Amino acid sequence: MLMFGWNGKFLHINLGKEKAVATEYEAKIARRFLGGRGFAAKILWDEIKPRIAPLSRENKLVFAAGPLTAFALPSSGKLVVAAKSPLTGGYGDGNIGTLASVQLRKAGYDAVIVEDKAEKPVVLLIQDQIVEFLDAKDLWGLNSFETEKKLRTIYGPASGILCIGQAGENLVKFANIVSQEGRAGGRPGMGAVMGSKNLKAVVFIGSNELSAAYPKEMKELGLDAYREVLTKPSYAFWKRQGTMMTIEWSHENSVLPTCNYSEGIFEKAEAIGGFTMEKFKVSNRGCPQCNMTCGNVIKDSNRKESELDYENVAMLGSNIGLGNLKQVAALNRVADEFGLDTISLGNVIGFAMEASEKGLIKEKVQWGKFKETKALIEDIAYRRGLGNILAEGVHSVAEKIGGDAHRWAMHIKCLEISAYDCHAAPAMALAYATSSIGAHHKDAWVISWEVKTGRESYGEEKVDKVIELQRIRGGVFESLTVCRLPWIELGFELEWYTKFLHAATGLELTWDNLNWIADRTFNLIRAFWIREYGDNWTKNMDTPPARWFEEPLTKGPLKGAKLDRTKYDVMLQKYYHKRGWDERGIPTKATLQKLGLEDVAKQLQKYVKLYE
Ligand code: PTT
Ligand code: SF4
Repeated sequence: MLMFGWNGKFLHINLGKEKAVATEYEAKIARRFLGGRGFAAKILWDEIKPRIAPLSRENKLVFAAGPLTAFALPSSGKLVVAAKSPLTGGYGDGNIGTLASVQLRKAGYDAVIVEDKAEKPVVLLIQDQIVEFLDAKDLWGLNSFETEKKLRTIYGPASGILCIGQAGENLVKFANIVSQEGRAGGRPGMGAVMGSKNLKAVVFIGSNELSAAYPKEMKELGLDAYREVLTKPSYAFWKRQGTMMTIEWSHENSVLPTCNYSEGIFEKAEAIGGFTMEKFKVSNRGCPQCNMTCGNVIKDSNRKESELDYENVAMLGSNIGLGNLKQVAALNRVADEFGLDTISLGNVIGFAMEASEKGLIKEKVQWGKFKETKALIEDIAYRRGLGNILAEGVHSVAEKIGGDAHRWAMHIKCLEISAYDCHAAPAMALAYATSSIGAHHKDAWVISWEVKTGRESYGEEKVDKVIELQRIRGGVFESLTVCRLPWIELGFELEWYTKFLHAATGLELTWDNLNWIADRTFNLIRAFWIREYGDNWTKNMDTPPARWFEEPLTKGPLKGAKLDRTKYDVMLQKYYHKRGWDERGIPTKATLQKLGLEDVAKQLQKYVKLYE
């Protein structure tokens, strides 16, 4: 099959049998799902049996790229990692900027699907059509930085390496996958899935050129686009601070999660903010193919390098009451080494601090204590003592404590909420609540728009904005698969992406066409969740924790603010209506049929009573 833009091949790898089979997939799969998240959702829906245990042999781990990944285009070095999540029990994925994305595509594939479990720890080497299963006994037990360094000395600086640290090996439910000493992804436990398969690392090496439908147009567009990025007025400041500029902004607007999301301002915000970071900064790092590299590297309190982003610093800073940036950086560094998602980590530690303060756990875990927190992180990675309990994620810890603890366990669908407090942000609360993987900001980062346009409203315009962003960000960018930050942060125009797609694939797709594809993937992922949860699925799955409704902010300009439950429920029902879902939040048969997902509707009928 001749395809342009896409390679047209998936590689299935069975670790137990040590077998690899490359298959051509139908062109209509590419046209219907584009790539990345779209491919991952389709593969996981089709290939894993419903209701399997996520850490069993039966789960599959997908590495998926899109039709723009790895072309010489701005910020095109991203990769989606996906599986059924051990943290949430639903669809889980994450996005990593890594050379592995480039090498996977150059090796001739669009997705690699890893199944079953290796008998002993292995490194998977994928070099074009050759696949090797290498003994990883010398790497098992090493952290992610040490692992990658060893592999890189063998396979060279251009190889694409993904690996897990000790957290993934020990099946911590929010272990993620690490690359290039500071790129990490797969929040809902993709690292644990990798560990459950005895897979320590994957090395990708490719030697093929990608084939574009219009190579000359592609080359010229790429050059123009890279130049265009440099002309954007916010480029210079972005290079200085990247996502770190958001700390001060969040504090000023009372959305900076502080002490387990009890407040939205932090008295030491400046000390952990972008301008403080600039004073310590030693270099910029970034993903491949990018000319707006945003990874800010500083030397931490142990004089080790640590790459900072907003979420890392808010969750391991203000949310646990720590106001010293070098110490925050040290916690971030160990999280990267162990391969622990910093968002879930800061969330679950903040929860433990509050539980300790309230006398609900016997261990003394205090706000803002650096050394003790560092030791606790180590205990989580090695599953020791309290760490072993926290390693299960905040929902599970709250269940164990019982009583009222769930009211301030800050998760939605068992995924710890990322770094925006929503006491006074109903649209952002809705975005978290309806995100494809649980409470993550990836799909609809609506907060900056909401702060500009008004916090109080629960109106239709907010529902529309959340859906619009879910389509563009969670749908199109995750499937193309390229970084969304040129568009969000610099205002690099969306029209570029339809031109890129045309040059790569030859297809004339409009943004309406792309949004339609995004809706198909979004609904398929929703169906995946429903198939898993069946009749246990209710609108409560799409509702934020009680704290935001019941415990108002006590400090700052928005003192007294909290969400209104009745208005939230009305907004949620409006959202369901616009999505074509029933009052429980389940896509109706008619909606799935419109999207060409008739088979999905048929399956849901088996798992949900009174399905229409
Ligand atoms: C993402 C989530 C984020 S979102 C951050 S910081 W951010 C945290 N980063 C972690 C980290 O670092 N180390 C660690 N051990 N855990 C971490 N967990 C957190 O993971 C990241 C950038 C950023 S920085 C963002 S917003 C954008 N995300 C994109 C996305 O999701 N899709 C896309 N098409 N483009 C994106 N561009 C930006 O990429 P998850 P990265 Mg990440 C160290 O992983 O699971 O998706 O959760 O990938 O390569 O590090 O780039 O203020
Ligand atoms: Fe990676 Fe940042 Fe560049 Fe996006 S802007 S590709 S996150 S370095």
